[in-house]
Amino acid sequence: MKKKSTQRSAALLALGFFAAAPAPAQSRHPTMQNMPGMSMPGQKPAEPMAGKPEHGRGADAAMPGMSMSGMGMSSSVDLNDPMSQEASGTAWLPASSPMYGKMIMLKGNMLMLHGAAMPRYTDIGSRRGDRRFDAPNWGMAMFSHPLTTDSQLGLRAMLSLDPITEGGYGYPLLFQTGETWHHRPLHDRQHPHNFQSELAATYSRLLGGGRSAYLYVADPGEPALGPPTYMHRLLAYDLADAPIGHHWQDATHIQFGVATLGLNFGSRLKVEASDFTGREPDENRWSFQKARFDSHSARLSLNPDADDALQVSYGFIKNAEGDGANQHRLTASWLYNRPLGEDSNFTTALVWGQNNLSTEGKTNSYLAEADYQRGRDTFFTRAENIQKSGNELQLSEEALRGRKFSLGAYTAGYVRDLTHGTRIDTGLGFAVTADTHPAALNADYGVGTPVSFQVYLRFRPSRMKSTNMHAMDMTAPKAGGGTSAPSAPVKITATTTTAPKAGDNPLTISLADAQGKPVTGARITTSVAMTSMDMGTSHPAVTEKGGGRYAAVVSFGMAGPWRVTVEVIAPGQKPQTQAFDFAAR
Ligand SMILES: [Cu+2]
Repeated sequence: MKKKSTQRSAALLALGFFAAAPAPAQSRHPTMQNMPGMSMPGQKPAEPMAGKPEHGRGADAAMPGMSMSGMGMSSSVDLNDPMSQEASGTAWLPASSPMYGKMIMLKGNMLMLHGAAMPRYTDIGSRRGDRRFDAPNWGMAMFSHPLTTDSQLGLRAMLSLDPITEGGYGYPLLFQTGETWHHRPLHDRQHPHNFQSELAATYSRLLGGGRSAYLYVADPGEPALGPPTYMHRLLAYDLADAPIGHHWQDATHIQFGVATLGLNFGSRLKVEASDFTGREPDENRWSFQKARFDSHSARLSLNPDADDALQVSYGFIKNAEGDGANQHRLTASWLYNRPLGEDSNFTTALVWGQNNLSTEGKTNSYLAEADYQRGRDTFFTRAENIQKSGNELQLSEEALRGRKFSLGAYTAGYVRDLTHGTRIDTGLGFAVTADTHPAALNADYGVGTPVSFQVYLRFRPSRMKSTNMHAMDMTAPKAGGGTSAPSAPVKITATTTTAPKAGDNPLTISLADAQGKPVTGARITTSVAMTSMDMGTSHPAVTEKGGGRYAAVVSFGMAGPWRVTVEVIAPGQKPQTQAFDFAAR
């Protein structure tokens, strides 16, 4: 059939797009390295990492005082936050969350790429079900540009080819509701997400005392309402399905016109308020809609330590579905993440969301999900309970439209990575879902408990790794100068300016023999690499200046810890290698 082949080629297209996107040519050193016990100022000059011990605890037990994933790398939303805390909109993940992505440095600016694509076969076992091949997918780019030492501009784009791979009707998902197709409310389908799911800009500024403030503007984007949206929680890398409580908890992530103001207290506590357009996206998944700024929300977020992220939020959403009904939404959530070593992680989320509609009153939704990854194996589960009205479900019996029903969705699954840690994690996954409903819905959903399943491939960028560095000369690194190994036949010294900066810095290498006399005519090669993460390695040329002095220009791509390795072949001597560490600000 024509339709099927269109879907298939679209899925392939999506795969190609997302497989290609996160793989730039920077993978010569595929590991990030951490430095135990070293205090390392990152992009936050006002607040060295060592001042935030909590953020390191969960990240790596061998590394107190430092966040592995966030070390020196700031969230594009708020330069006060570690990047690992960043999710969708301005929501917080636990700081210890692993990051799957690829980072590119562009002259002190940072570009981070994320994405996932899950081509699959999904089969919903109910008379209101369906079966099909599809490929939910998304890609995200986060860019941050330091403006001054205490302010930053962040840009973010989230794109999805769902409008192609899912079509306007979306994918089958029992009990799912929200948004329309052919101007009729969808039921038992998950609507496709928009091609442009988030286009946002953020200005953030450190205020001193660990505080910061930011302004987030987006079209479309996500107001401060709800937990991080499901596709930005870890489970989304293993399960493509949206929660059936999506429109009770975290569906306001593609609002056409959002402005959020936030005040952040040490990346532990923040208060936010948003003004946004309440109307959900219409059926044209490629277009921009009119910004109305007719709705508002407020959120209080608390990350008491690296492993926990809690929030409570309230929103008034005007005419969300375009039917004139306004709603009040209350949500609370607790996300927990626990790194279990180098290549293992456990994470959970508990979410409550309540809608209070002008037409039908209050309904509640509850979600619990967990994801346990160890090496190539990932086990996951999601359990949901939700009240939906007969009207929401578009039940065929008119008499049932005004009633509310308690529905359940229970999913368990497993993903085995066929490729793992090699740029792209290709997983083969399987998930089973059981959906429970009261007997009153038998006419529409059949007798008993429908069971659904899906088999899929999952493509995502590999996790940004960390390994503990067994470095000898890390004990007394100083900004502006390195130390030399005393036993070396030629004494090597390498210095930059007293305060090396992100960007180009002059490097002076001095060579002296055992008697302290300058060594001339040496051949010197250099390599420059960041020690906290993979930023590639450069080899700046060295020119001799006379008097035992040699000069080079080293480029530190961003603030943080850098290592310059100098190899010297002095006339008549064996090659000598020595490393010098610098903290760029
Ligand atoms: Cu959504």
